[in-house]
Amino acid sequence: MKKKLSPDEMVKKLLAGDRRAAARLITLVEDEMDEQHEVMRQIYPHTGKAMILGITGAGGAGKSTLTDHIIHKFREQGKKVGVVVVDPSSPFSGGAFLGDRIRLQSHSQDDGVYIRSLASRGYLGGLSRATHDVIRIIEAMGMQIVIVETLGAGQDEIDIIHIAHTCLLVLTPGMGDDIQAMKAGIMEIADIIALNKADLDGANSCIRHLQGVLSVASFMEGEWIPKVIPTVSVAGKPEDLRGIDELADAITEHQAFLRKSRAIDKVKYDRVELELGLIFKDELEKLIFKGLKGTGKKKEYIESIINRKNDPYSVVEEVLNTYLVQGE
Ligand SMILES: Nc1nc2c(ncn2[C@@H]2O[C@H](COP(=O)(O)OP(=O)(O)OP(=O)(O)O)[C@@H](O)[C@H]2O)c(=O)[nH]1
Ligand SMILES: [Mg+2]
Repeated sequence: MKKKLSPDEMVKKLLAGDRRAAARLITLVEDEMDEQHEVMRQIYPHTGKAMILGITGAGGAGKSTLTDHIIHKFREQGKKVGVVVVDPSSPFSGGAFLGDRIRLQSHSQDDGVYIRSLASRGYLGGLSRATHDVIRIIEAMGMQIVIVETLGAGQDEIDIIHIAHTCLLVLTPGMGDDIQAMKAGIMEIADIIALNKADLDGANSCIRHLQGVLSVASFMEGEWIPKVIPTVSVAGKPEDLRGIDELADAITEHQAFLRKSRAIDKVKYDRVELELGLIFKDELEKLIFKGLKGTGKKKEYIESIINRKNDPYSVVEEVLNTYLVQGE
């Protein structure tokens, strides 16, 4: 039988760059095992230096294909790259997991690249929270860049994007209406916009549209203005690829901007605030349900809501007032 490593041993191996230890620790986070908190406590001091690049966009926009190119660029610079593909099992992505594997497998022999998917199953603690921890595990194994690929479809995904230092939004031609709907959002989410599949019809008008949206947006002095870069990330001949170098340069430029303007401080602050909120929410929920269960009140409350003797808001208020010490 395989010997079960203690959390301490796993962390030690992880810090030495051991890929199997990383895989096991990520599984431990995914399964929300009891050891998770202790492991993350030990890992925490070894994190915080990696650059986190979020890549988001609709299903099939070309996120993974671009990720593949970006990995190559960073590897040319000698940087080690980790990738977390979040939610590949989503019904939106149409079985992209296999596709991602194929697209990213050119790196499978490269020790400087570590790729892991996070399936969205029923995390009690939520996907965002798991993603924070998984990024840290990948950082702690020595990766200098961590790319997080997520589907940009709803609020949750946008949350995940707050995890990143630099956020790349991947759009495609023919998304005019979506862009209209996202007008405000785009500016909030994207540091860089790749208009991918620029080989398809409608690319030019889409670029003009995006530039129009940006030109009427108001930016404060010294603020980063999102860059729009047309890209072709799949082509029959390598010389038909477009925008890959520009994209890599824009990422580097945004990183330099964050450091120079000290905007990175705010990004880091927001990130910790978000994560604390997530942890408070989960842990409080667990605490409250556990406490109520002990008193037998949980069932009582739930049944009173079902029978319309009570409503969820009143119950939450009552529980908070009864069981939580009021702040002065
Ligand atoms: N014509 C054209 N097709 C592209 C381009 N980039 C990617 N594709 C194709 O678009 C499809 C989706 O690409 P992916 O990289 O898997 O897209 P994704 O955003 O990661 O997709 P999900 O993970 O499913 O959300 C693939 O069939 C690619 O070959 C491009 O620049 N031009
Ligand atoms: Mg993908």
